[in-house]
Formats: sequence, structure tokens, C-alpha cells
Amino acid sequence: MLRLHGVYRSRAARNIWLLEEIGLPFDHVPVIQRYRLDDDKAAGRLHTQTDAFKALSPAAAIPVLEDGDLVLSESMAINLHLARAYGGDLGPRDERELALMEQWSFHAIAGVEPLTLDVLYADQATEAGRAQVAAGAEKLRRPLAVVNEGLAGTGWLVGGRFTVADINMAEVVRYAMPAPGLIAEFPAVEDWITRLHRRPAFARMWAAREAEPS
Ligand SMILES: N[C@@H](CCC(=O)N[C@@H](CS)C(=O)NCC(=O)O)C(=O)O
Repeated sequence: MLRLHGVYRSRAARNIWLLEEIGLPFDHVPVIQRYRLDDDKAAGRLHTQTDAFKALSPAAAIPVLEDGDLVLSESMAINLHLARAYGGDLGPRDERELALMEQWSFHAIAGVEPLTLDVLYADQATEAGRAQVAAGAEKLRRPLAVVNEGLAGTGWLVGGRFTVADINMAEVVRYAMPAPGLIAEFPAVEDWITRLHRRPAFARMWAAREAEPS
């Protein structure tokens, strides 16, 4: 059976959403980020700095997928593999679609996600936090405009249908949602993410994530 390491409150959420979409059973190992644990709580927990986990992940980072003897890190690579191997039409139908799915996944991880972290982790109760969000939102406008353009026409990123490319992009766009009014500036993105968050598989992942201690 497939085995996925990583708590819901991590980039493993994007893999769990896809696994829910495919309906694939998997063994979920809730490895937690070490920085989230006090020293006294780390003992006896599955976390990213344990020797057993570092043997799987030299980067000491979740998520990690074990698929037989294949051990894979990087959340986007894991999703592209799962979609191709098991996802049917969630994955590429041909080389052209694969190229486009990789293009959007790389834009997500390199062009969008790093800019979202200032927004995601800001304390908007403080003036400094709000300023950090405003600066982050300003940087995000250009890459989000690219996504908005990509959705124009069919409302999906690749192949005129819902695919792994949408999941990979939507999970990083979600990190930008705490920026007040930002997503609404991009109507195609706003419509698309609203539709995606209504999907039953996303709702199942989200409910489990919310049930997980923060
Ligand atoms: N680019 C990697 C990033 C992986 C990553 O940084 N994961 C975080 C959690 S979301 C982590 O495990 N950090 C290690 C730690 O904090 O102990 C991916 O997309 O999988």
C-alpha cells in the first residue's frame, strides 16, 4: 500500500487532497514538523528530525511518499507521480499535457508559493503584520495574473478539465487567501478556487486538517 508521511497541516495536504480525489487507500504516517514541538513534547513523537524519518528524507522535510521501493519527496513531484500512475484523467493524457502540468506545478512552487509565506504567517492583528501582508500581496499580483490568464477560456489550467495541475496550483493560492481583497482582483482565480473548495475530496481533506491539533 502507498504510504504518505506528513501531517495535514503541512504541504502533505495537497497530496492527501489528490489521494482523496483518486480514491486511493494509503497508510498515513503523521510526521510533524520538528519546529512545532517543544523539546519535552518531541520525545516519542514522529517528527522531521528523527533518525528514521531522515533516513527517508535527507532534507528532513514532509511530505514523503513511499510507493513500493520508490521513495519520493517534493509535494509537487509526488502529486505528478500519483496522477500519472493512478489518477486517470487527473493526470496527463499525452506528453503535451504532461509538459503543461509540469509548467503550472513549477510556476506554483517557484513563482507563487515563496511569495505567499509572508502573507500566510503574518500576524494581521499588528500594524507590522498588516504591512507585511500588503507587501506580500503586491509581489503576488504578477504571478497571480499569470494564473488568471491561464484559467481564461475553460476555467481549468490544462486540458479543459480538472487535473493535478489545478490541485498543485490551488494549494499554493490558498496560502495567499489571508491577504484582504487580493484574490478578488483576479476573477477567474476567485471563481476557480471557489469551485475547487466545494469539491467533496477537498472538503474531506479539510475536515481532517481542521480536526488535527494546530
Ligand atoms: N518544496 C518542498 C518543501 C517541503 C517543506 O519545507 N516541508 C515543511 C513542512 S510543510 C517541513 O517539513 N519542514 C521541516 C521542518 O520544519 O522540520 C515540498 O513542496 O515538498
